Amino acid sequence: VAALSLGLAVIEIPGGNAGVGALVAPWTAQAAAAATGVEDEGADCPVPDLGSPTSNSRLPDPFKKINGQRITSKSEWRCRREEIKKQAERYVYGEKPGKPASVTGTVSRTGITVNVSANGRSSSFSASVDLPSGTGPFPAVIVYGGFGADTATIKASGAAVISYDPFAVGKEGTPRTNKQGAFYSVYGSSSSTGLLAAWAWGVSRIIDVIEQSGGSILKADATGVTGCSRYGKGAFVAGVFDQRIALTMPIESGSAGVPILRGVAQESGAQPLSSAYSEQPWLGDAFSSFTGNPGQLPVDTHEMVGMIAPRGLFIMENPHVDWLGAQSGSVAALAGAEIYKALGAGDNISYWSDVQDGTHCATRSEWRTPLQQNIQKFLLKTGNASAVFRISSRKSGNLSQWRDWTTPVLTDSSPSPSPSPTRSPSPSPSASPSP
Ligand code: MCU
Repeated sequence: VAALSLGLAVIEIPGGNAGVGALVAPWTAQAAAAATGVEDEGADCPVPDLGSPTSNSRLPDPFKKINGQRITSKSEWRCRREEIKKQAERYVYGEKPGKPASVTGTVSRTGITVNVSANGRSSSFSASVDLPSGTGPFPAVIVYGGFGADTATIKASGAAVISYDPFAVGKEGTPRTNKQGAFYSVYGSSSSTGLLAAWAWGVSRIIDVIEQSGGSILKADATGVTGCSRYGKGAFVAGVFDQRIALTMPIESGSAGVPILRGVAQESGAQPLSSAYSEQPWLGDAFSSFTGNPGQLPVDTHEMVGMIAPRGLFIMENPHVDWLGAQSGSVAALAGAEIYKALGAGDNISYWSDVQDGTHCATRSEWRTPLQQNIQKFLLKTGNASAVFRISSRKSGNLSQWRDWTTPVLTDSSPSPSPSPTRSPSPSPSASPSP
């Protein structure tokens, strides 16, 4: 059984498969965190100059601000998260622009249309809708691409399936200098933003349209996102960059997805960063400086996991295919779970790589129940199942090798300004400057 250093007791699931870590996350139970209703809650935070990257072979301390101080309260996470967001955009994915000046569209029982215009340019795309039985309005899961996600279980759980073709928003197979799709029609074919951020922008625009639709068919505050493989990378990045997404479920995402970038660079058989960078323009153009030295990155994907906190996150991985870097995926989940725990939301992140079938993007019976439980908890808001961590011993990473920071105990509110000195009889009160 994999020994997880979660700093807390772990409970073994009786009857777990021999040789496979079978653990449930035991940390603080708490009500499912609602999505915020805002794409980027910290948009108003002042973010200092990002400076120039310095080398760190271990995972950067997610709690350490750019100014070098560690946060001490939960309320400080909002602006610390914004720093990570800016770093993630600058160094890894490229910039994801916010809501354009105009977003219009329609939601029907069978489809969603999206029209955007900004900078004097406009573009459109659409997605199909498949409602579950019953009367709405329904929560929905945006499913990237046409394979790997268990849409039957999603619908049976009571959520609609929105089938999203990310290539309509950012096409694969183009050179970085001539990117195509609805995103690049507006922001330019030479935009340095990679496909994953462009696809995430498309998801955000779908949510804008759902919000504006009046909520009679789909609920705007109960959106999930999922996809497998390259679409797992996409689903992850969508959840990272839009705080309205209540449940993020990346499947077998591999390099440029959930796995720590520092890890896939060393993990035997995992897709090298140079390969993930060049296979398709998934990552931002600026990532080219880091494919050979991820230790120079000021961020890593455990902090992208933290950007999803405290919202629902269910990471699914396949330990049978070396290319998928599942060991580095487990480290991203374990390190990211430290952020969830610090925020008091440890029960909102699940991870599962303990699966039998090695087929990439197979529909797996092992994930049916946790998928349904996550939908019930974060989208329908009818369930409160505990989070689950089942790390296959085939690909089980060791967090302690990857970090040199500890997880802080964060207070609930900002540190109050230094207490005002109690008035003492003073010979010349007027001499004290008022604060
Ligand atoms: C895991 O996702 C990718 C992988 O990064 C690629 O190297 C491979 O070509 O395709 C995978 C995928 O999307 O499979 C469907």
